[in-house]
Amino acid sequence: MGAGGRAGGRAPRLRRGPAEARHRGARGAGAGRRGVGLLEWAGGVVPQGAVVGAAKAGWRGAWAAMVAELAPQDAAGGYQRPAAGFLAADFRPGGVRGATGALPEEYVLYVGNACPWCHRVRLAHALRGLGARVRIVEMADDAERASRGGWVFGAPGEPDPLLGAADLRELYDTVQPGYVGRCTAPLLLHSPSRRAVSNDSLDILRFLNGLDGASRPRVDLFPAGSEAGLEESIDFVYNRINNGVYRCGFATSQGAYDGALEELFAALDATEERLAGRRFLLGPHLTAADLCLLPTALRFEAVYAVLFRCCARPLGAYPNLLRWRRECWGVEGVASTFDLPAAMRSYYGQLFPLNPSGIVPPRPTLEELGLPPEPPELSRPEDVAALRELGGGEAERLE
Ligand SMILES: N[C@@H](CCC(=O)N[C@@H](CS)C(=O)NCC(=O)O)C(=O)O
Repeated sequence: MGAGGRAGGRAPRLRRGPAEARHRGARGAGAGRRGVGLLEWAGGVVPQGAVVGAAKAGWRGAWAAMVAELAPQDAAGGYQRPAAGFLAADFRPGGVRGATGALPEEYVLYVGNACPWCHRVRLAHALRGLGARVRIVEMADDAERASRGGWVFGAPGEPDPLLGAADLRELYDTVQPGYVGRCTAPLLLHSPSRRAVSNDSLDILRFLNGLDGASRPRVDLFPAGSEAGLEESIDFVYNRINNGVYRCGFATSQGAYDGALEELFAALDATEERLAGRRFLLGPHLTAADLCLLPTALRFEAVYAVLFRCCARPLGAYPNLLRWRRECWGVEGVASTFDLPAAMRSYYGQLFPLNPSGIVPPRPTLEELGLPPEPPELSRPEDVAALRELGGGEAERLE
């Protein structure tokens, strides 16, 4: 007779340890939730297979509909990332038509900690030392409070500090009237004109790199002479790795997941090989390509390997990648751009179709990943990023 059997006769009394007592307490006296006993009572009328099959089909249908809302799908159950965002035509790295000089906090950058696309622009902001010119507004992701999309401002009732919007959608409606796409973060605004500059992380990255007034010496994340290699590397990282993890996580069929997983790990293999003889992706200097890869690498074990099932191999199988990640983490300003426990709460708590219980695992911690929150030895951004001499027209404003 297995546990829980009701054989006749008196069972011998045993002394119970605390763990067992707790376990019995949780289920004792009918206090726990045990379901409605559907299989027991329906089993007499309908075959169990039919009950289980109907329950699975109903749940799967609701689940697939929810995932498709969150993450558009192709016919084969593969994730299709919506098209890229916008860039205002008259904004260019270095300035804006009609602007009359550098204002304090002339730009506002809206970001959320969990979002890897936001993270890359935050990194550029930190490394270039743009605090005096670009204000960062941190948003929270909470699809129940947001009127569309997931981003809201601060605590309930605390609006956007620039325009008083209640959530990101309201901000989009104000600064980009007629906009019909998804209200995504990051978003960069030009505060004097109350206009949107861009909602595309790569455009914003370029914009920040060209923005005058950085407190760092000219740390150049897009150094001249490496344009072709940089574009190729950023594209590769975006399609195969940044988006690759999402293609695994948001796949709704085995075939789509298998294909996405294989492509992701082939890309990690290639990156591992590339980093074998190099300090950073493009050579001795840290560039925008590294800033694009880092957000995904920092979330990998804690989020993507588990929640998105990116688990063909552990990241420990990639020693060069881990060495590169530690090196990037040790650049002054990088560690302060990311809160791993908060990102975990956000992914596990907000991606409801992937984790309906909302349960958040406690590990790994940054320390366990070899990334102390306050790295003991820091490299200066100007020592690891390519430096650029101030050239004639490059910092000029558009007229
Ligand atoms: N192409 C955009 C993608 C940004 C993006 O997908 N952001 C997500 C957060 S990780 C978002 O805001 N999603 C809200 C939504 O789709 O409603 C970029 O690179 O900036």
